[in-house]
Amino acid sequence: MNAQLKKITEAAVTPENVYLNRRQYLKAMALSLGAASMPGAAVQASDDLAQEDAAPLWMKQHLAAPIASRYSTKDAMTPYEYVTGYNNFYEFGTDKSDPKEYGQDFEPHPWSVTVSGAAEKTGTFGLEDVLKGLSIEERIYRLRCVEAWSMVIPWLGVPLSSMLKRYRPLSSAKFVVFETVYRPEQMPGQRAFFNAIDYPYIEVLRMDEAMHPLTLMAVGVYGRSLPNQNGAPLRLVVPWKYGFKSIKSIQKISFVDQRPKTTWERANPREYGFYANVNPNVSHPRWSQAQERRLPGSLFSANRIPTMIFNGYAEEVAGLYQGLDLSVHY
Ligand SMILES: Nc1nc2c(c(=O)[nH]1)N[C@H]1C(S)=C(S)[C@@H](COP(=O)(O)O)O[C@H]1N2
Ligand SMILES: [Mo]
Repeated sequence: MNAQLKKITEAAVTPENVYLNRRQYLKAMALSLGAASMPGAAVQASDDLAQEDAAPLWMKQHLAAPIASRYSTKDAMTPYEYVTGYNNFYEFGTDKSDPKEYGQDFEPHPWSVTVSGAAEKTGTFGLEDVLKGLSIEERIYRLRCVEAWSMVIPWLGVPLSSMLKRYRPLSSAKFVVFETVYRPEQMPGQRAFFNAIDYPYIEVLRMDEAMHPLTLMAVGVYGRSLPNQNGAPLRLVVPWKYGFKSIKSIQKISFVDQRPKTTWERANPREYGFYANVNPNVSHPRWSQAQERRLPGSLFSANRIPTMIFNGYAEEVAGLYQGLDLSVHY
């Protein structure tokens, strides 16, 4: 990261700046060219960002003037081409480049979300309706994958709590279940004969985790709507947990009193726990979690940095887990 880009990035997250607009992103991208390890890809990224946002007009209007969040990190942002070109979205394939390559035929609009279970207001709601009246915030968060790489991503979204409250969950609701769309005709990974995981992809949060102010329902990234590979048109972002909790392309939300097993727990409970809180002291059975590769690295350095407990959000979230043995409840 060169000094000039760092200055821009830091200046951009001060509250005086209402939001990082597209022009600023483009400028940051142009400046990062010198520092990027893949200059060709970075040029491509500027082109991608310069493309017209494919989202419907109502969504572009809704995303147009996000509010800067006090929860944003000052860490340098990961360039757009990594955020949108190095992805985990198994529905489109298991290689990091697959989601961008094979996600382009997916149609995220029109979209609806079905809300069910222990809430006063349940049913199927159009996305515009789901988001109506909710202010969009920009939140620059660290994202730490369980595979020990990480990025810094400028999301656009709404606090999940503000969305969920509209459905008036009952006091019997102890957990929230999220489900990714099942659409094998548009998602080649769902059609594969042998799969690492079962579909539809399912994730679950405890009610207090779901209602925590850091938990975001994202609808955009880098000032525009989410590309398909990042979970269009809406996906969860839980910044203190490993990335697999941040479920993409959510079509169903359900309030329940007992939690079902998550997709990764079903696939391999020893390796992927329900909590999945980022923790440098609890190793994955096959690798240490003490360090991570902050993307982008370069030809000369993998850019390894120490992993922080709760991904650096301990001050906000440690209280949720008081008295819980984190090595048992990983
Ligand atoms: N439906 C679904 N959601 C998913 C995944 C997936 O394979 N399917 N992968 C998860 C993992 S492992 C990570 S690290 C993040 C990656 O998000 P990103 O590609 O936007 O960086 O998405 C998560 N959400
Ligand atoms: Mo991940």
